[in-house]
Amino acid sequence: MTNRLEGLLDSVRGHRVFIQTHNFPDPDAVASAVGLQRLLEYFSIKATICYKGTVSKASIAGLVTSFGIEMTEIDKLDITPDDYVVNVDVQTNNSNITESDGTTVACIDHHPTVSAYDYRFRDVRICGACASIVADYFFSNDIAMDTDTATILLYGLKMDTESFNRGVTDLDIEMFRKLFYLCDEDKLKKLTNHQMEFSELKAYTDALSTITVYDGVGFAFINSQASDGLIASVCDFMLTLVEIQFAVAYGYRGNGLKFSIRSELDYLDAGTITSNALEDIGTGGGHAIMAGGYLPFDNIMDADFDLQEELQNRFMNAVYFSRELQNMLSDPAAVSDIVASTDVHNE
Ligand SMILES: [Mn+2]
Repeated sequence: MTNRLEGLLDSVRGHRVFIQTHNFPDPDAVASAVGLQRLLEYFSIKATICYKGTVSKASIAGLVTSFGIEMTEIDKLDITPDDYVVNVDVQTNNSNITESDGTTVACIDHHPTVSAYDYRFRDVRICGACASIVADYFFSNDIAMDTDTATILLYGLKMDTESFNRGVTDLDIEMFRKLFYLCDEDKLKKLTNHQMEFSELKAYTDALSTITVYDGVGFAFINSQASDGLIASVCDFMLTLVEIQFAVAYGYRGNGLKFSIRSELDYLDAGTITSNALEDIGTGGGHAIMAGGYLPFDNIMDADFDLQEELQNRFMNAVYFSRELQNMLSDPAAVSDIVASTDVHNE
């Protein structure tokens, strides 16, 4: 048994176990939770999957119903401090997780850590999908995996890497190769095809008509309550345009705005730019190539600005700052200029 698996099992033994995903779970979150649930089951540890938000979106609903996955909204569970919580596809203290009353003991995630937390067991590996990390527990420990579990994990892996176009690492490729031979290809194809509901089509097309482009940066606004999938789809679509290398899509979520950000350029780190752009008014962060953010309207209640304009300015400023930094780093003359000017300053 690998040290990782041993550490994971040790961290949850002896208590009721809840596997919690980020709010509004996406396919990778659900897949990771199910994979972990089956892994624990193999060791006779029963775990309940829970979440906050909804699982009504097409890409999730299909997954949940076709595999009979049981997931419970956190408010419907009576979780006490005596219960143990394992985070998957998310980390405690992030803005996209609503904490329960349980004690968080472990975390399996593939996102960079935004705020540290002292887990009993922590497995954070930066890769394309959390499902890859969960799959690795099976293969590294020679634990047999059934067809359904393989199909579910592969679906999570495919969706989070946008069919191996986004953030793919060696681990993802290795897990793909292993999962592929075990999965049900027909079922996987059906799941992958059904991504959007007809009811979302109007919001999608409306959002496309709002796209504006400044200097390689695209913005789109969804003028209604928008699911993560819808915002992400609009954002992904923007990158298909030749003129756009950095995309920002946002729409209403609760009493605020939810953001999805994508970058095709190495020096434009989506996570850093989003965190800078929303500084003081909201929260944001994530990977270099994809990030998310949230702006609660309560934070800007007294603000006296045009919101759309303000947001675009903030993102553009953050992008320009990153570009300048890049120019400086790639131009030794500029760096020595700065050094020279600093010297003058010191004299
Ligand atoms: Mn994920």
